[in-house]
Amino acid sequence: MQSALSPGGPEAALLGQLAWVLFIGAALIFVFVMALAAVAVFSRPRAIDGERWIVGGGLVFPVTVLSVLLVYAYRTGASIADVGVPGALQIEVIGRLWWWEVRYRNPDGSQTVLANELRVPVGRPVELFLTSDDVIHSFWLPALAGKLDMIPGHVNRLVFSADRPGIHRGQCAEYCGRQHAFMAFYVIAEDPADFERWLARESRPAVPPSDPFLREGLEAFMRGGCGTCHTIRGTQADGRLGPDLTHIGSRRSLGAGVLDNHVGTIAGWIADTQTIKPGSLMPETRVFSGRELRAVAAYLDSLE
Ligand code: HEC
Ligand SMILES: [Cu+2]
Repeated sequence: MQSALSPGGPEAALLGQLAWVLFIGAALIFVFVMALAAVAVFSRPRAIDGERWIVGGGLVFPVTVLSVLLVYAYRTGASIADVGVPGALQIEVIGRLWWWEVRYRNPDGSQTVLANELRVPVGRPVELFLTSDDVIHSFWLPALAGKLDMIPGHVNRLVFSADRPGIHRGQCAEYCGRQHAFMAFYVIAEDPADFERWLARESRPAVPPSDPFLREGLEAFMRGGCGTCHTIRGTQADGRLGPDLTHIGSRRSLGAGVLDNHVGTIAGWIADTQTIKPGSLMPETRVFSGRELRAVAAYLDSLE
């Protein structure tokens, strides 16, 4: 879901309510003004107290309505901008051209790095540290957290929580260049026990492949220069220009939401990156033989 009108947590519920109040209020005022216009156009001309209408309708009414809305919107904003919550799960999210780097801050000071996907435990507050590595992006997760800018050199904090399991889509909401529209991510809210299991697995390095075909895939990956831009923990690949691929096989999407993730789309992405996501900062690789390409794709797909 990618809608502020189907909130998946308490903070988003407040934002959803704010949206409804604004929408219904604006609709009522619109109907009222149109009714007045109809009366003015269609009824017989008569003398009215013009000054009373101007002061009442042009001054008192808007000032009252806007003041009430200002206080209401401000209080809603203040109640969800409650950063520094004790016990919150802390995650850094860094906007990149055109994908999302995700870093879980672990209690022991280490970080678990992934991309384009966040998992969060139901019922526990999540504190995001949002920043950017290049241009201004905007983190927009309407069904859980609202929207906040990601600014280079500055960290914005955002707190949200999910009150039931579910999968929510988010999207960059600040035009950031050619592939801005394909800069999406998923947030998966799940049971705390499932979440802990997932985080433990995600934090481990990749398992060296024992299957010969997958080993071929790893070798081709290294030979193909993929490791200059990508990290696979547990191998020699330690690049930082592209997403961490240590557990790429467990993610929903490729290329920040452009493709569903499975072995076929991985192969297609490698060979045809610039057709699938033109302008992407990953060059397409055409040096692999068919077998090598299949082996690389199978190897990446096996990294769960
Ligand atoms: C010059 C740096 C660079 C090189 C070399 C490179 N990549 Fe990438 N790769 C990127 C970037 C940047 C992205 C993110 C693109 C986007 O989503 O806009 C990416 C994305 C990916 C993704 C999708 C990851 C995700 O979570 O969505 C896969 C899979 C991938 N690359 C595999 C490879 C393979 C295999 C090779 C070697 C044949 C390779 N890359 C070479 C920079 C690179
Ligand atoms: Cu962006």
